[in-house]
Amino acid sequence: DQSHELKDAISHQEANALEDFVPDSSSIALSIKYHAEFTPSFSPEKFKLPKAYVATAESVRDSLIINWNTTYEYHEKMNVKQAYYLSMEFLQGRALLNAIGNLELTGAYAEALKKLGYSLEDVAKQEPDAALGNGGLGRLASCFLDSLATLNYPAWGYGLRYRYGLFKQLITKDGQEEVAENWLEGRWAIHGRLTKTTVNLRLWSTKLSPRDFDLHAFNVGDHAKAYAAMKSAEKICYVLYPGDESREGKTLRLKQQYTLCSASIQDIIARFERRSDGGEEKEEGPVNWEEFPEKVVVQMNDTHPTLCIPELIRILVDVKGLTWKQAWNVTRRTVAYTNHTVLPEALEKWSLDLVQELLPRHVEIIKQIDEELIHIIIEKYGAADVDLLHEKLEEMRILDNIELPGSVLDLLMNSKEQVVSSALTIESSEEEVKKTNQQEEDGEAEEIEQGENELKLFIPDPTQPKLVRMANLCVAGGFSVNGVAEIHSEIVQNEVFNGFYKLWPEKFQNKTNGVTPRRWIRFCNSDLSSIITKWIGTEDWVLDTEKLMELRKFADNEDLQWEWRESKRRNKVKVAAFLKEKTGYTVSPDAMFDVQVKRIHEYKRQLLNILGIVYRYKKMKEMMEISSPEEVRSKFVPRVCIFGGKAFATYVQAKRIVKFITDVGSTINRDPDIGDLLKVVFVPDYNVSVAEVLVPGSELSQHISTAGMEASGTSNMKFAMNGCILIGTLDGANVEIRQEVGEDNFFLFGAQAHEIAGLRQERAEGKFVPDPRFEEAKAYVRSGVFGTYNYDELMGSLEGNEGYGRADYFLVGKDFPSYIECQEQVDLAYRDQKRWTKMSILNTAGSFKFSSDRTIHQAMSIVCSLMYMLEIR
Ligand code: B1N
Repeated sequence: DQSHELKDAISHQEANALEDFVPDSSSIALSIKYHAEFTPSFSPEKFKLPKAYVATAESVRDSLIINWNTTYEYHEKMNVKQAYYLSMEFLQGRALLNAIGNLELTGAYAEALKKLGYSLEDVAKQEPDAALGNGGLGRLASCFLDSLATLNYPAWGYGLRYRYGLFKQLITKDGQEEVAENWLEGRWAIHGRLTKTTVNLRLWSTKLSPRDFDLHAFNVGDHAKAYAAMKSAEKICYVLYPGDESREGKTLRLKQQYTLCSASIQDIIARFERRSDGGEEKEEGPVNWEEFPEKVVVQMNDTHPTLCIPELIRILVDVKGLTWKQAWNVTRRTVAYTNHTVLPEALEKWSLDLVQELLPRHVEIIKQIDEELIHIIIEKYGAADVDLLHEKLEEMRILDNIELPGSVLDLLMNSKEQVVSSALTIESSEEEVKKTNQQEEDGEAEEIEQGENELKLFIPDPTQPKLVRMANLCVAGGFSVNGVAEIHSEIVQNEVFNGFYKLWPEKFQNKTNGVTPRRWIRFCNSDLSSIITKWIGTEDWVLDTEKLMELRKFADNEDLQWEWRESKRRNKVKVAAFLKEKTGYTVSPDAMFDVQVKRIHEYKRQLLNILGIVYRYKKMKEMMEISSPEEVRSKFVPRVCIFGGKAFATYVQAKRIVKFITDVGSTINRDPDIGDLLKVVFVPDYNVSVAEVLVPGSELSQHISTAGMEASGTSNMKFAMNGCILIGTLDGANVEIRQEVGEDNFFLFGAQAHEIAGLRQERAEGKFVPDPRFEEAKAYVRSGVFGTYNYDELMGSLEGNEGYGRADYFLVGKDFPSYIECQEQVDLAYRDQKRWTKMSILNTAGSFKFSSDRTIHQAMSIVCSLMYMLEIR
């Protein structure tokens, strides 16, 4: 019973809480002053804010290092099974408040800084976000590190240390502009809460080895040549690829992926070897590679680190001298794969030619894995039904559009002959009487010719590229494949990887995502946290979110309701100030704060939201012509509609959506008739730190993707935890959130995943009749109310019957009527503040399941049955 195990873990942790060394505010102040004086990164200027931050961070690091080293030594001594999370992205955000929070030193640091003339809040704001990720996938990796540390699991994260993380987004009159941002250097360890366990995030960067530096060229004055080699090595880790669910088939990206995989696997192997024959008590002798999967598990965050499969095999075979079979067995028991998307354009496929050019040895290995897979497929489906076999190979092979290996062709030819001769035997016995010998001979000739034709089915198409399908390699090479929410895992099993699921059902599983309640409630919303703690009677919910359920019994309590509303209002005031600072717009904290923040993507349907706003605005204007302001106010709840999110720089349609939202905003926000009734604000440069301000101050949050397309979503969890009510489709984790918070406390609308294919078909057949309200909204946009920018392309994408990118592939038109009707229900609920507050409380209470502690515990209790509590005496 996993919840029991989790509780056990927590009580162990309590027993194990930091007790030997707890610095007080005076010793902290001394340490900060010491670092302000002696940390060499500053000139001896006055003790100003940026320096106060660096000195504070250095002092925190001192506290981390002690536990960090202890953790490492302890794991080394125990020779534990170690989990490695390989990810091209870690979206860490700021570290300072999180680190001192987990060390339970927030109060002491605040006091120490006060003594030195600073507020902790101002100091913390000096830290730039470490945005080494694009969105949910990278942020999930960071939440997992927090949970791994807190739950005392022996784990490391491996990633790349990009000099430039995700671009900074400027919003100009033309929409989004991207600029590079250099985040401060610094290594961080991630400390668990109330434990000594400190996990390591090792970020690789590349540089020229000194022995390769061309000193000769430099000495003879050819500086450019000498530097070129340095640059070419260093540039691999200069920038994070800013794509989110869009494919980047670039050589540099492949080099980045290989850098991550090769460096990490070499490091992991070296540690394994040292631990298996290093320690004094352990026997000396050859390394037992069979034991590798008992000491190491590598979790691949999507397919981006797929190359660790052939890289591990390469090192085991070419360097360590294992046979292919041994190496393949070790690898298959070591690596595991998490799938994060089913969008076809996001499933990584590398050009075989490109991989061949960069990594020829890996191509040999991949071909061998492909060959083994083909034999397994033939074994499963037989060679008799050529069409079926062809279909399965097309679907499941790792190599796409590449001839079958010789061994397979031989096998197929042989079995073909067998099939042919057995068919002839049956035929001849049944129809002996009717047929002459001559006829039989004719029949045989025909059959064999047909057999050859059938083999021709396997001939590649020279007009199409030869590809390596990374997801197929992951499924074949991993012991586990998981989706990130129940509905998504169903789609993974029953649609995207159904062939593999039929082959290896035992590999497939679900691990619903989660987020850390430390960063996403306790630290970003200390106001609400105090209220929760007061009513539950303990702060244990920070480690055991199931305790949040206890709030349910107070959902109707008027005192709690009052405190809850006041707290939300204080957070809204902060959001209003933030919006003023970032956009210049003034918004009223009395209006409902309605928020959609996430990457801009057509499938996430920011267009549906903004068209809903357009429709609402039009209706307000019409009513104002004929009714009094009071009547208008009684029909529409005042709203502040907040958007935020980055668009991939070359994703034209996404950038148009940003431009459109800001245009709608500038018209509506300046309309004197509208005033506080409606505001539309696009927050520039949405990132982790912006989310930490917005999430606590939101009331309604939108998760409105076309059903079946959002694998999970994780901001939905953060909003629910902070007492926001969700409006959403039955997609990703929304499904489970609605289950936990209760159907009455979730605004549901829209088509369901199983209906989508049929609806697109209907559309293609020209049978879809759009709702007049949808037509009205689009026509209003086209009429030019929101400026002179040409919105034909954008509106046109929602029309027509054919083609991806047009014909409303994401079904905005289909869901529009149910969306705006649902929004009317939202208004209705908000007018009844008691009802709304109850819904809000029940959202926090019902969000207990969405802690990343639960996800990590479910995952780790399978691979790593023991938790290692640190008892350091
Ligand atoms: O991963 C998140 C999910 O909650 C989201 O639903 C999902 O959209 C997101 C290529 C991706 N899927 N795929 C990516 C990121 C970067 C890249 O280069 C794809 N991100 C997701 C966590 O499970």
